[in-house]
Amino acid sequence: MKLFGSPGSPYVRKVLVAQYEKNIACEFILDRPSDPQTRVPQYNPLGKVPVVLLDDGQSLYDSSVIVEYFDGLGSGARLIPDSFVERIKVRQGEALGDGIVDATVALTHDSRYTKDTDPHSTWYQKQLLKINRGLAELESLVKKNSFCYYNQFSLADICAGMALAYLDRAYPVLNWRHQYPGLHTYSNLLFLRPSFIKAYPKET
Ligand SMILES: N[C@@H](CCC(=O)N[C@@H](CS)C(=O)NCC(=O)O)C(=O)O
Repeated sequence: MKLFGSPGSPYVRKVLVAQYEKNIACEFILDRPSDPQTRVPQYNPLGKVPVVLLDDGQSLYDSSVIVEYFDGLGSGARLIPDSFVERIKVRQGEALGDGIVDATVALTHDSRYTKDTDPHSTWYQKQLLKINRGLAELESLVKKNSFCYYNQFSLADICAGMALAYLDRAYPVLNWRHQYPGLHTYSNLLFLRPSFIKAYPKET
């Protein structure tokens, strides 16, 4: 099994954390979709990473599908609970983390191409609001608990951590630790997990 991706991609890191949590053996193949030689569209018609190539030639995308596959295949505690009610909550947490990342990508990456970089523009403020409302919601989830739901590590925490780590890297001026002290405490513990340490190596 092979995972194609670029190490800086938040979605690739989401899948890597799940891979390490579930003790899955999967070879990492460095492939940037922006590279003209990329093989990604052979395996994902959308041309996005992460994509997993299975030994029988089948491919899996996107990150949500890959994490569910790893969760079913690997060992260790479930990342997506079996119970319907709990699963829907955890999936909602996934959507929240992914949504914060999408707004951050729009602000910091896509805006370079659309040239909509004026922080006072309506568009820019709209993305910023999505990030801040998302962080406020996450803060309320972790106020009394170590994890987003049921005081148990799940896919929701992988996505929350992915969003916070991506903000640190792509949009550090937000200084979310100062604005959201509950998330600061939460992330201190989360980022100590071996899976996070491996998926988020110190950047030089
Ligand atoms: N919803 C997708 C998002 C993946 C995604 O946006 N990947 C970006 C890298 S972070 C990408 O491959 N972009 C290249 C492109 O869109 O052409 C997932 O969860 O896997």
